[in-house]
Amino acid sequence: MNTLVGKRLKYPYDNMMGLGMMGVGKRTLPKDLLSSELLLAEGFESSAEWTAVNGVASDNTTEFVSGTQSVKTVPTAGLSMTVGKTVNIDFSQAEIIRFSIYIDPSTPVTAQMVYYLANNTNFANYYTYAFNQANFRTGWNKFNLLKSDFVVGGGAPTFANPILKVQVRNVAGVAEQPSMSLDRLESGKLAIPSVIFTFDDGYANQYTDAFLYMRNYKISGTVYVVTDWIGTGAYTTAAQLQEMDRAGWAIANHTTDHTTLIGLDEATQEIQLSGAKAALDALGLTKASNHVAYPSGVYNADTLTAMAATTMMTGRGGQARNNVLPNDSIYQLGARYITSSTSLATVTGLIDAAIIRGESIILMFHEIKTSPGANDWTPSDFHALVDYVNTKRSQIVPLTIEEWYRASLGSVVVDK
Ligand SMILES: [Ca+2]
Ligand SMILES: [Zn+2]
Repeated sequence: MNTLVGKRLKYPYDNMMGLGMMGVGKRTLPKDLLSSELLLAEGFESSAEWTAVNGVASDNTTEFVSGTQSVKTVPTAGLSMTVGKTVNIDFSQAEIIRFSIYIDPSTPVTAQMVYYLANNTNFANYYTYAFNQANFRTGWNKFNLLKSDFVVGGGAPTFANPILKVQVRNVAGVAEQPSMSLDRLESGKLAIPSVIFTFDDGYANQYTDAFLYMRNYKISGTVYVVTDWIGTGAYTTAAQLQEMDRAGWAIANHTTDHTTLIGLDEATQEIQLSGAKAALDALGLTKASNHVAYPSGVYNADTLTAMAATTMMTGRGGQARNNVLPNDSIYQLGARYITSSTSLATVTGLIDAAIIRGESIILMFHEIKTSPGANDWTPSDFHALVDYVNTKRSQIVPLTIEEWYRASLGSVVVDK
């Protein structure tokens, strides 16, 4: 059935213009940075509705994001499996089409997942889009696509006409049986784009060359501090961190001593996380002490267990991707790693792309200094980037990681 009939989406961009005001210089962002609900087109509630070829489709009653189950696909070893269903979906008013795909943590992820959206049940006219291994992380993956992202697979498809057939292909690697579950095919409006400036390790030049400059525009960043390093050598002092915190920055958790977590057992990983939180809390830096960046961006299944056990709120990994609300994989946030070989134009291009796609982009910096090492960036490029973001302020909202997380819980008030 057509789940969009009778529900009108409001266009264009009343999410940007209809923002509530709260005093001079403040704006209220809606929950999930969305001003209207996503519309469910297909809920994947019964594997019996899906015709499987070259594999088994079953009900996944333990992992789902809508209703009470998702549809799990497991191909015959090494084969390309398809599941298909006759539908009637109107995407004509959609700004984005969102896919939810669950990658079983125990599964090989050399697979590819290909979606086919057809205007005809015989696939005379259809679009296709392939999600590749590089797109996936374990757990739930949410992908927002623009209509222009789809590739014509055959004939002359159009989103102006209903989609009458959905087919999904789970393409196994050699001799593999990747377990991938499907749920929530939905459409909606673009979310409000956001940019999250993050700084790793807590270098003093992040105070002098980032904080002091960004303060001119009331743009707040997030600094992931290694708590054993506070007040030593090249690192920020506790007083600097407290000043940044009072100015709106998120002073967040980068473990106690920067040991790569995957080399530690689960209990020791917990100590790294909770120890850094306790150290920040003892300095009065409680606001973001449960928001984590993994040292060197790497983590494993034990890390995800340790994050939950220590009630951490977000975890930033090293995968180069943007993030979407709601319900992204909150302990596996992607980030864009800015190094000395990253040009200013590349970063402003990433900002522009996030605006077009309604995504949240986390920028990850190390030292900001005039003679940058391989992982660093220059003050001149950094200041030019902040200037650029400020000129785009009506189109993309600078947030701290803590504000971004709170937007997933309810509306959040930020500086204009
Ligand atoms: Ca479902
Ligand atoms: Zn680090």
